[in-house]
Amino acid sequence: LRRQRQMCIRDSHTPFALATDAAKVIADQTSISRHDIALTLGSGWAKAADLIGETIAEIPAGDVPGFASSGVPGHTGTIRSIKMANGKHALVIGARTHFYEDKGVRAVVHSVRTAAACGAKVMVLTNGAGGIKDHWTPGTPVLISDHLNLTASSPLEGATFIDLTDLYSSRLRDIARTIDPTLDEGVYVQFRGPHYETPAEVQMAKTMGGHIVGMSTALEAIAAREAGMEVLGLSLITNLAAGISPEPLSHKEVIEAGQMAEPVISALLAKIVAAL
Ligand code: 8IG
Repeated sequence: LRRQRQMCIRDSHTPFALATDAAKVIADQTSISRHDIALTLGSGWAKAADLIGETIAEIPAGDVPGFASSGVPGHTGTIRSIKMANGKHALVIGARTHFYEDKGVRAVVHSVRTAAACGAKVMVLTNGAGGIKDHWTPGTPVLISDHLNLTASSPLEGATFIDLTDLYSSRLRDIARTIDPTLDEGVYVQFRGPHYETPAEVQMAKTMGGHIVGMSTALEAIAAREAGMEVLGLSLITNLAAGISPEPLSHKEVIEAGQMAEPVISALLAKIVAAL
């Protein structure tokens, strides 16, 4: 049975086999056989890649099996191998497939599975998001402490029962707070998007215990945990969620808030990553 299961896992039709193929290409093209830590840089966080360490190699995402180059402004489309000052190797994934692109949940979590296949033990997931706590002004970075998955989907296939207690590792959050003790935290709510929420939906999320609204991360975090990685989640609050502020949301303003905050939060992330 064990043998059968192994064969099944290695079958070329499974998402894990595709991730293994992707990891081989990354190992080949970077000449780094094992990466220690992986980061997905969402909107507002891209500049961190330049601050984490020395870039060894940069691969267009489209050259790696299972990845497609992203069309969303504010999302770059490369995979970078970075050597950090402490000797660790970081894999920076600048290409994210969103659930709302309708490419299927396998495509959404392929980057995380590839990171695991590259050897990463820690997965850092970052995003730009809306804030429900009204003291979070645009440009505030916050730690993700837990999530509400409102996508009605899961990256897990079949009867795969994975414990999600402490999904957003309290150990890693503690390390992040040693770098910035003022870092606040909250529960991330993943909506399908791509529309932003109605004010009523934001109130629903708030009533359910949510503090941050976004369109990524939760499904990726589940896949990371399935793959045995420890997860650190960080949101850049680029806007107050709909109805929390009287102002309507605009994608342009969201991007601008991200650009304003980028140098500060990127430096913060680089320091956190060095301490993980
Ligand atoms: I940036 O207010 C960003 N992404 N769902 N809601 C959702 N996603 C977002 C938001 C927001 N802001």
